[in-house]
Amino acid sequence: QDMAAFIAAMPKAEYHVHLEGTLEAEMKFALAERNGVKLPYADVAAMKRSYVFHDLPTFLKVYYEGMNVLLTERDFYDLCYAYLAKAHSQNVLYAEMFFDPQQHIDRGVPIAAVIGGITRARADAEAKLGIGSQLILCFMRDLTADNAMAALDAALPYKDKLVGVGLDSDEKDNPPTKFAAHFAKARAAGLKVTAHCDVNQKDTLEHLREALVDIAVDRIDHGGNILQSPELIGIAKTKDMAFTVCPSFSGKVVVDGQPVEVVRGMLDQGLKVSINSDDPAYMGSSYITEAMIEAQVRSRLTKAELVRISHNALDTAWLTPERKAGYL
Ligand code: ES4
Ligand code: ZN
Repeated sequence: QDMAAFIAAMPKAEYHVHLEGTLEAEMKFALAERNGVKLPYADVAAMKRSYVFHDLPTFLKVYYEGMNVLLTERDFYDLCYAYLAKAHSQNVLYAEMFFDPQQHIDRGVPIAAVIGGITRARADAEAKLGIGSQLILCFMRDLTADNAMAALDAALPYKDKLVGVGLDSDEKDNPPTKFAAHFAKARAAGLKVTAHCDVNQKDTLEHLREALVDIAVDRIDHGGNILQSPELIGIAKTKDMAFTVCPSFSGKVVVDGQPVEVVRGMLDQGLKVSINSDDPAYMGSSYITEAMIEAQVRSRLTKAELVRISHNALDTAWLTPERKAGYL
C-alpha cells in the first residue's frame, strides 16, 4: 500500500504507449456516435468483454478494428488530449507516443488530420497541464515495405512534428531489416529510430541483433529476449541502449531453463530499462502507474530500484541535455 502510494507519487516519463491503444471503450462509443459509425457491440461493457487476447495477432485485430471510429482532426485531438490528461494525472512529466499512420491513411483519413490533431493536443496539454510530449511514427511491419514508405513520404513534410520512427504490429517473419531503407531515410531527415522486439516471438534474437547491429536503433521497445544472449547484452550495454518494457505484454523469458521476469532480469544485468503502459485501454485501463505497480510486485522491485528506473526513463528521452535537465 505504501509502495503503491510511492509509485503513484513518483515523477514519471513514458516512452512506449500507442496512442490508438489509449482509445478507451467509452471514447470509442462517443466518437462512433459523433461520426455515425456503427459498432458491433451493444454497449461499453459488451465491448470490453471482447477484449480477450491470446497472442499478438488476436490483440492486433481488435486494436485495428477499434481505430475505425477515428476519422477527423478533432478525433485525433480528443484521443491524444485524453491520454496526456490521464498521464498528467499519474505524474507523467513527459511522454513520447507512437501512432500508426498506415492504418489511418489506408482508411482514407488524411495524414494532415492525424498529425494535425495530435500536434494541437500536445500543444494544449503542454500549455494547460505542463506535460511535455513528442511523437513517434510507427511502421506497421506486417504490411508491405512500399506501404510503409508511402506513409513515411506522406509524413515527412510534417517531420518537425515528429521526433522519431518506430516499428510495430505483427513481428512474425517481418524482421527489422525489411525496413532498412525506411530507417535510413528517416535518419537522414533528422529522426531517431526505435523498433519493437516483442517478447517470445519467432526469431526474436535474430531481430534483436538486426535492430542493434544492422539498423543501429537508438532504442528498443520490449526486447526481453535479450536476456537469453550474453553477446547481445554486451552489445546493448556498450551502446547504453534503453529498453522500454511493458509488463502488460512482457511475460517471462526462459534463461538457462529458468523463467525470469523481464524487468528483474534487465535490472540485474545492468541494462537501462523503463516501465511503460503500451496499450492501456485494451489492458483493463492499466496506465503507467498500474504498470509500475504490476512490475513492482512481479519483479519485487525496491524503492531504490524504482527510483533508478525513473532516472533511466528520464535519460531515455529524445531531448537535448538542457531540456532533460529541466525535468529533473
Ligand atoms: C503493439 Cl504490444 C504491440 N506490439 C506490436 N505492435 C503493437 N501495436 C500496438 N501495440
Ligand atoms: Zn508496443
